[in-house]
Amino acid sequence: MNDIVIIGAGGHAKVIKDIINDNNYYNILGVIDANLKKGELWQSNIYCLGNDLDLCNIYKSGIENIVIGIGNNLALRTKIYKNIKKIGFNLPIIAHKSAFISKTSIIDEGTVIMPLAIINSYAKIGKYAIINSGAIVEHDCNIEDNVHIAPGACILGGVKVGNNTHIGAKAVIIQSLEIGANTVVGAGAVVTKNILNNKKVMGVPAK
Ligand code: JB3
Repeated sequence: MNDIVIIGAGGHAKVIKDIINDNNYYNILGVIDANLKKGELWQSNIYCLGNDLDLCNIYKSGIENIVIGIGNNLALRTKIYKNIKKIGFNLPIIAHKSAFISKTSIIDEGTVIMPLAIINSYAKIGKYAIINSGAIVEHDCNIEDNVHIAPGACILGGVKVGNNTHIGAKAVIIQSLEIGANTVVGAGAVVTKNILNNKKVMGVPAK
């Protein structure tokens, strides 16, 4: 079994840990965290390997696979992504076995797909995105890098979502719309019109 390291030790990392263990494909070597001490126990038999400054040595010791396990800070996720790519790590796609992922979809490195998510025909998902528990990404969607589709959100067919955008839990995006980059769609919102970059919208219909 290949080894993998998780960056972060909070709620998102716990879900990723369970997915990896459930899939039984990677062996979790440890976590890298800013607030745990090296050698400190995190969760059952998984220890902290150090902080971000230790990543170079971990890579040099022969560990190639890593997953970003921090979910709610999109800017920090990008900083970490750039750092681990520079070092040379491989970022596999981590997808729970209960997720439906169409064979015609295209998913880029470092993306995590949580239990019961659906990614339908010809959808495209960028780098280190999060398709959270039970979220639906319908056919022909184009979800760019570092987008977080929160639990239960439903993105109908042919929608484009720009880089670093957060789609809140249970939000609905009507088909064929374009949601800009660096935008936040509130939980439960129903988006019926295109949304520009750098916006925050909420409500039904979303404003
Ligand atoms: O709602 C759901 C289903 N998931 C949420 C997820 C998307 O976001 C979840 O409920 C949480 O609210 C949030 O989870 P996340 O991102 O794991 O946040 P938190 O539980 O606060 O844990 C963040 C972890 O990142 C902590 O262990 C911090 O110590 C660690 N951390 C913070 N800054 C860092 C850094 N770790 C490293 N390696 N480097 C940092 O710069």
